[in-house]
Amino acid sequence: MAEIKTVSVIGMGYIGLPTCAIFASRGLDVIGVDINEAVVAKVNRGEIHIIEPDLDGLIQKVVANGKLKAFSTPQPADAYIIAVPTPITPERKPDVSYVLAAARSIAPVLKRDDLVVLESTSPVGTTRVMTALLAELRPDLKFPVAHGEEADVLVAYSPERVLPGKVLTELINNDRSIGGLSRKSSERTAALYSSFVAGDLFITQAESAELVKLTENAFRDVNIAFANELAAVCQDLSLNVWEVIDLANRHPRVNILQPSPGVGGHCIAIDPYFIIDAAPNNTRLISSARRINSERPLSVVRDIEALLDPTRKQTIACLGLSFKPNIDDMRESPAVEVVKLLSKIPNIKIVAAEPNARQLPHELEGSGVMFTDALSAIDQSDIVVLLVDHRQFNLIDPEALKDKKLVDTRGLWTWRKARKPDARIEGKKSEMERSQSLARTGEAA
Ligand code: SAJ
Repeated sequence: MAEIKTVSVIGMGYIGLPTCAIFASRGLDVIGVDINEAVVAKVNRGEIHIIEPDLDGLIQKVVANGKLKAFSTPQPADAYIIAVPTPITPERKPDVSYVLAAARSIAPVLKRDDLVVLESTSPVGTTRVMTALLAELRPDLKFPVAHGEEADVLVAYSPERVLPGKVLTELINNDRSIGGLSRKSSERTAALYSSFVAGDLFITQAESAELVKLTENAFRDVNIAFANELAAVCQDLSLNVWEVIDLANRHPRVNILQPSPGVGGHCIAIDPYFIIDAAPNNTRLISSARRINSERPLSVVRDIEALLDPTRKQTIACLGLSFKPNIDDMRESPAVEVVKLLSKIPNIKIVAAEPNARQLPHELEGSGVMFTDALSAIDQSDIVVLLVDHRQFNLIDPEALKDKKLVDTRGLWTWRKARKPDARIEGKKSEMERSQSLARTGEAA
C-alpha cells in the first residue's frame, strides 16, 4: 500500500487544528476542513481562533510553507481524520450527528486504499455505525464492516486524550489506543500516527478503544466528585478541605483531586453520560458522581447568599469564567453557571473578570452582569468570589482583598497562599524523595 502523503482533518477545533499543525510540521500535506468559513479564512491567513500555547507560531509556519491549507468542503486525501464535536442532547443522549455529517461529506471523495480515522469521543459502536453509512453511500467500495481484511477503505477509532493547555506536548508524548475495524486498518492507522507520536501505540478493537476514551473521563469525574463530596463534608464539620486533602495525599497510595465549583469543558462533564446511556442499570457510581459535580455551582451560590446583607444592595466580584485555569474556553464552565445563577438574585450587582477573554460569553449577554478587569472588580465589590485559579489571580496583592468577604472555590488564597510556615517540620528525606512527594501533592507546580 502506498505511503500516506496527504492527510485531511475534518473539524479544525480544539483538537483538529493542533492535529493539522503537527502533521504538517512532520512534512505531510494537510488539508484542514471546517464548515465554519470564518475559521477556514483565519487558518489560511496563518491565524488561529483558539488559545493554546505555541499553536499560533506553528500554524503560521505550516501555512506559510504551504503544508497546511484550509477548505470548507472535503478534498481528496490519502487519510481522513474526523475530529468533530459529539455533544449530548437536552435528554443527555449522545448526539453523533456531526460524525455522521462528516462521514457523509467525505463519502464522495473516498477512493481505494484510503484510511478513515474517527478521533471524536464517541459512544461504543459509533465507528461501526459510521462505516456502515460510508458503505451505504459508496456501494462501489468495500469497507471492513462487511469485508474485513479484504476492504478497499480502512477504518479505525483512535481517540485524542490531550489536555487543553498542553495539547501540542500531549499529542506527541501521550500513548494512544488504536481500534481498527480490521488488522490492516489498525496497522495503517499506527503507521500514520507514528509520524509524530513519541508515546506507545496500543492496538485493540474499535469498541474497546471507544470505551477506553469514555472511561478515562468518567474516572476523572468520579475522582473530582470525591473531592467535592469531601468539600461538603468539611463544610459540615467546619474543617479546611484543602488541608485535609493535602495531608491525606501525603499517604503514598492516596491521590485525591481538588474540589471546585464544578466540572466544566466539553469532555469530563459530558462523556460519563455516554456510558450511563449505554448501561443505565450498572452505572450507579458514575451517575452519582455526575450529580455531585453538576450540583456544585448551586452550592457555591448558596455559600455566597449566606454572606449577603439583606439590608443593602451589594456588589459581588466574580473572578474567572473559563472552565479551568489559564485558558479561554468557557464551554460548560461551572464559573459561568455560578454567575448565571447569581444574576437571578435580586438587589445585587455582579462584576465579572476573565483575563483570557475580551467580553462575557453569550450565555451571560443581557444578564445585567458587568465585564471588567479583576482589580477594578475587586475594588468595587463587597464579596469576592474566586471561581478559576488563573495565574494572574495568584499575583493579586492580599491588601486588595483585606476588607472583602471571600468565597475561594479553588483554595488559592485561603490555602495555597495562606499555608502556615510553622505547620511543617521537615524530615530527613533526600531532595529527590522530597520533590517526588511535592509533585504528588501538586505543590511543586
Ligand atoms: N477539575 C476539578 N478538580 C480537579 C481537576 C479538574 O474540579 O482536581 C475540573 C476543572 O476545573 C475543569 C474540569 O475538571 O472544570 C475538567 O478539567 P481537566 O483539566 O480535568 O480536563 P479537561 O476537560 O481539560 O480534559 C480532559 C482530560 N481527561 C482526563 O484527564 C482524563 C484530557 O486528557 C482529555 O483529552 C479531555 O478531557 C478530552 O478531550 O476528553
